[in-house]
Amino acid sequence: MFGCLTASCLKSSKPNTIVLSGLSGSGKTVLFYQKGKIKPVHVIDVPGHARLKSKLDEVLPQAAGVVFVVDALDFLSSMQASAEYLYDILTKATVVKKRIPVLIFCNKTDKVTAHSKEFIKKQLEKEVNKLRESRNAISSADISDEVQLGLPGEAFNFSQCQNKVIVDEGAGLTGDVSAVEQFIREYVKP
Ligand SMILES: Nc1nc2c(ncn2[C@@H]2O[C@H](COP(=O)(O)OP(=O)(O)OP(=O)(O)O)[C@@H](O)[C@H]2O)c(=O)[nH]1
Ligand SMILES: [Mg+2]
Repeated sequence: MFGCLTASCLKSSKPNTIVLSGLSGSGKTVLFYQKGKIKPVHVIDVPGHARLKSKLDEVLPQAAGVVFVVDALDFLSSMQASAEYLYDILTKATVVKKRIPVLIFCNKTDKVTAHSKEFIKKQLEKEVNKLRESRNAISSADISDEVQLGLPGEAFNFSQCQNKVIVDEGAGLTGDVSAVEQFIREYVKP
């Protein structure tokens, strides 16, 4: 499924580009090297520590889909940072305007102590809601968010996003990546 090393793939307009995002250590690169049954799509692995807005701004306009990788094993300690990163993606004008689908991939579920996707979804929604409220409290002149999330007076949940936001789980390390394959089949390659 992943990886594309041909010249045409690297320089083309890339209608099938998938951007892998998420914090450092969440498992993007392991996921990148997984082989699957799906036809090749062009995958860009954005290193978590180089979480420069410019890098994301550079690749998002080409994205047909975004896979946001979350470490389900070490979720609690990275939850806030992860939610902030996700918030940055979900408030990008390009993501919203182009309705770029986002898969929140709860990774490392090969370990029994990994948190469930239901738990992770709830927590991320709560954290995004907090970020949304705190940013809305800032005077509008200082707001850098390109798009406001959610509905006024309602707690945030992902179904309020104009683009599709899906939460699923798997493990790049053991090749349990069917959620990613399904996401690409259903939302990226019609
Ligand atoms: N148990 C388990 N460990 C995993 C899984 N996927 C990745 N890891 C481990 O998590 C660590 C980080 O994985 P990477 O793929 O390097 O993470 P990354 O997101 O590319 O990190 P950066 O490049 O720093 O942004 C490595 O030790 C992997 O072996 C998984 O599905 N299960
Ligand atoms: Mg990496």
